Amino acid sequence: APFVSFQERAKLATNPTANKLFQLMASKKTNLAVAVDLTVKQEILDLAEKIGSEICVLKTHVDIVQDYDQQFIKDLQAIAAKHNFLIFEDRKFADIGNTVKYQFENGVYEISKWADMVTIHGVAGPAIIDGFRESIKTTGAGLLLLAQMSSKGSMCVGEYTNQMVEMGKSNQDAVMGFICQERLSAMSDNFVLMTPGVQFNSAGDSMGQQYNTPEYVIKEKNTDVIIVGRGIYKSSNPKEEAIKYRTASWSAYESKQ
Ligand code: UP6
Repeated sequence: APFVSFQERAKLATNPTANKLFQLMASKKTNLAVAVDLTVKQEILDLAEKIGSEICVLKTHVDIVQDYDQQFIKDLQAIAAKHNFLIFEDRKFADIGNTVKYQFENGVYEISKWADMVTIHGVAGPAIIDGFRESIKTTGAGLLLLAQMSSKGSMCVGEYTNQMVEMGKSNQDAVMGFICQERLSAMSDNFVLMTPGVQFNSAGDSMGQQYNTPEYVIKEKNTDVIIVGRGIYKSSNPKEEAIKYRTASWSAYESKQ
């Protein structure tokens, strides 16, 4: 497929957060997202402050934070505004529309009030998207469909993956992109493609995770954003490591021009 820059793709974006993210990546010159899978809020905030200048997106799993409170979100949003990155809650919603609506808007976390983007599985069928539609109409938040997973033996393959791409295309207002391991020809340029399972020096972990390098993912597999977790937050110098991942993934993007 011919190269289309993030600036151009911002114009093609059909979801407001996709537009925002393409613009942010182009102006800040970073396509690095960091998965901050830490369980204490102050540790998450400290890391966000340290690496905020290097990233386009900070990914959370809010339900692993042991001392979660509303102040945590306020603080995280302030750091996001200061360093200009978006907040991605990786909730992986998977239930029927009516239930995911409650899970998105209610409970302890009230995710709809603060997340710029969230992930959803398509196992329940396309009507899951209707559970988000009303809420994201006002906030402009984006949905990311899990088209493929990084883990060993993933069931998100083949015809399921194709169906997820179709689900995205039929709901372009709400869907900002895909979580995937490669760009498929059916994934049009209005979508952001984000890839987890990225690390420089590791083949995987003992629980099924599999890794590729930033160069391989962005250049060979032609996706847009790398999502790096342990490769950065477990490092003894997360800032330095974030700069390395940022540089590698941005050069890989630029080399496609
Ligand atoms: N994640 C994956 N693979 C997927 C989807 N999501 O690893 O297919 C998420 C994990 C974790 C992060 O939930 O937050 O991306 C990867 O972290 P790691 O770099 O520490 O393995």
